[in-house]
Amino acid sequence: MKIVAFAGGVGGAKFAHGLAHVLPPEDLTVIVNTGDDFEHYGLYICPDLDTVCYTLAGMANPDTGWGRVNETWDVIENAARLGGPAWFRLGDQDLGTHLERTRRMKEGQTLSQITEDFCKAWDIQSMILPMSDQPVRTMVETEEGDLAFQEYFVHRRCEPRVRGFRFEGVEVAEPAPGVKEAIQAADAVIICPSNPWVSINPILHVVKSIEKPVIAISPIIGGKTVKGPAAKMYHELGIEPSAVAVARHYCDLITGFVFDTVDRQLEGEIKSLNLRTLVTNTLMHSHDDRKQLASHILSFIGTDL
Ligand code: FO1
Repeated sequence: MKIVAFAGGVGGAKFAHGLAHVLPPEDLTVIVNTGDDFEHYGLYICPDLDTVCYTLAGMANPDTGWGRVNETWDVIENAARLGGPAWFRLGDQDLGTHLERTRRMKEGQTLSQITEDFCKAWDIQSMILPMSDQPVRTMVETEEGDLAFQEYFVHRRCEPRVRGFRFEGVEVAEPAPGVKEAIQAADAVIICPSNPWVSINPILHVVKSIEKPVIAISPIIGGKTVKGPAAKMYHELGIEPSAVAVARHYCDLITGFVFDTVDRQLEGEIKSLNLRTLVTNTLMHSHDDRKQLASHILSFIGTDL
């Protein structure tokens, strides 16, 4: 079964890793949000793309989910001692990725070409594509003014109350080469358990139309998120955070919805949105959890194709 997965950072990467374990590599394409990308210390940084690549390559830091395993921090600590900003922690190994990406971008290579080369170097078998080669920048509209995504997320620790979001550049951004083709060839598209507002919405804005069955996985479990501010964002936007809220968020686009067993009591309400449902364990503590969730979802999709 050919699958396209839409992913943001840590949660999306874990689920994509599960899919990579249960699908032949040629059957999986992961399309990754680049709305979180930014320039820092003059370097071009793609947090979600790197998180997905490091995770699929088995090089991700298991404690944070982002950055590299067995990382050291000499460069950023030395820069900080000289007065440089240290709020965004760039590890020594990770810096190699940003240096080489930036060098290639300055030469005129595209983000998708660079990602393809990096995936080869890291021996990643499945296809990982940035959503676009053109810059899209997520701006968080808050009660304290508009903040660039990493400024809001990392520097301000998601504290300012959210009023809305804007994806600068999205009107002119084209899907990266291979994105439309992968969707056209897919049997189904899976929306990973990533933040609907800031990880998945940018991808949906770029991709625009999907003429395939789409299945989404709720990143909200028991009214909370495992990681990140999705539940806080729903709350501040005046929506009670729940699996139902996520199902409503996507309901014009999806045919199936996957959510956690702790929310089993919400199944009737979700079914009434005209969605097929799969209630299962969606928490991914271990590698086995990732694989198991991926294979449950593939069986769920298979029953409807
Ligand atoms: N997240 C943090 O909370 N603090 C950091 O210092 C940080 C550094 C960082 C460096 C490289 C990278 O690829 C990701 C990094 N992240 C950090 C994670 C990242 O900014 C967010 O998780 C995503 O943008 C949201 O998906």
